[in-house]
Amino acid sequence: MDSLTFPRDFIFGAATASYQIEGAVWEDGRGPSIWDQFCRRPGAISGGDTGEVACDHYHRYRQDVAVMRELGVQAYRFSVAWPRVIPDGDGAVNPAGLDHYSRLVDELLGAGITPFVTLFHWDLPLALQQRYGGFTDRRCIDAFLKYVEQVVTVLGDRVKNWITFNEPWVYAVLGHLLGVHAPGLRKPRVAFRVAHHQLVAHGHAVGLIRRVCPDAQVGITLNLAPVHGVDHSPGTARAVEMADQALNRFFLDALFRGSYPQRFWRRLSVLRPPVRSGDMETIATPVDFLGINNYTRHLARRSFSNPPFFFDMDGTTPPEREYTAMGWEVYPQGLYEVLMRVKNEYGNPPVYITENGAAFTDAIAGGDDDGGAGARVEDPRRVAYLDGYLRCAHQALGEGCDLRGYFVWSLMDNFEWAEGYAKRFGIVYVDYPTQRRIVKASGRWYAGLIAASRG
Ligand code: IFM
Repeated sequence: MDSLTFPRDFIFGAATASYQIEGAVWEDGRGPSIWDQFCRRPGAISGGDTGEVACDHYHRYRQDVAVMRELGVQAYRFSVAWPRVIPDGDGAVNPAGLDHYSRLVDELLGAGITPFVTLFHWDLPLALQQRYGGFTDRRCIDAFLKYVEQVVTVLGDRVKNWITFNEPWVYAVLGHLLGVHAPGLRKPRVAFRVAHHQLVAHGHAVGLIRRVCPDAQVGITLNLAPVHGVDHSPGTARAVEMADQALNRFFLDALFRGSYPQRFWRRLSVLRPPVRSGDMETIATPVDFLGINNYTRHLARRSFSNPPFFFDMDGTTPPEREYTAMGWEVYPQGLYEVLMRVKNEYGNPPVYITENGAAFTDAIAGGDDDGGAGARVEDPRRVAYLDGYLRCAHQALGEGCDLRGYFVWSLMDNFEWAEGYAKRFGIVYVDYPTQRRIVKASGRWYAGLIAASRG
C-alpha cells in the first residue's frame, strides 16, 4: 500500500472523555453524575460495569501523557467532568476538581502536547437531573454557563481550543429517547427539547468563552454519518431523508444556517421543541471549527414499528460487509462523504475529525515473565481501519476540505458506556486488573504515521 503522509501542519491527536477513563469518582469532592446513577440500574451496563475505577487516569495521568509523548501525539482531546468542578451542578465551586485539570494541562504542555478541552461529554451532575430534569429545562443552560466560566477562567491562560458539547444527538437520543444511556429516559418529546437546549447552551458558551479567553478557538463536536437506503424505492428515499435530518441536518442546519430542517417538523410536529425568539441566532453564533466524529454509515428503511418516526436508521447489515465489535460497518468512504458535505453545503468551515476509531477483540500475546515485559497486542484490523479512514480524510483534504487535524478514538481502552469494558477502542491496551498500559500495534503504526508526516 502507498505510504500515507499529511501536511506538516496537520495535527494528529488522541481523544478520551472524563467518565470513560478517570475513575476516582468519589475523590477530591467530585459529586455524583447521572452516569454513576445509571450504572447502578440493573441491566443497564453490560457485565454490570461502572466508571468507578475505569483506567484510573485521575491518578495515572502523568503516565498516560508520557505514553502520548512517546507516540509523538501532538494534541490531546479530553473532557472536564462538570461534577468535579461544581459537584451539585450550579452551587459552590470545588477548587480541587479544577486543580486536577490544571495539573493535567501543565503536564501536557510540558510534553509539547496541545490540549483540546471538551466541556460536556455526558457526565451531567446528578443534582441537575434531579432538580431540573437536566437539559430538559432551560435552567440547566444557565448552570452550564456558570460551569464553563469557571473552567475557562482557570484553564484559559493555557488552553486555547475548546469544544462545548460532544455529540449532542447521542446525549439527547440515546439518553432520552432510546433510554440506553444516562439518564435512561424513553421520551421522544424530551429528546428533541434536550437537543435544542444543548445547542442554545453551546451558542451562549461560544460568546462566553471568547469573552474570558479572547484568543480561544471554539467549536462543537457532532457525530455525523452518511445515511444511505437499503434499496431505491420511494418509501426508502423518504426514510433516508428523515433519518438524515434527524441525525445530521438537525444540527448542521441549526449551527450553520440558523434554522431546523422544516420538512422534519412537518412530519414530526409533535416533537418540535419550544424555540424562543433569539434561540436560532444564538445557536448559529459562528464557530472557529467544527468537530466531526465518524465511525460508520447508516442504512435506513421505512418501518412502521416505531411511530412517530416511521424509519429505521440501521435497517440491515449486509453480510458481505465488514463490521467492528460494536456491529458498526467499516465504511471509510463515509468519512469522505461527510467531510465533503460539510465543505460543499455548509461553507467549508475549519474541521477537525475529533473521533474516529474501532473496537475489535484484542488479546495480549507474549510477556509471560513476571513483569509482563515483552507483552504485545497485535491488532491488524484496527490498523487497516485507521489506514482506510485516514486515506479518505486525506482525499477530502486534497479536494479542498479545510481539515485541520485528526484525533483517534481512543488513546486507550476505556469504559464504553452501555457496553462497559468489553469493547476496546484504544491504540493503547489497558489491562484492567493491573492497570498496565501496553501500546498496541495500531499505536506503533499511528506513531509511524505521525513521524512520517512531520518529516
Ligand atoms: O466512546 C464513545 C465516545 O464517548 C463518543 N463517541 C463514540 C465513542 C465510541 O462509541
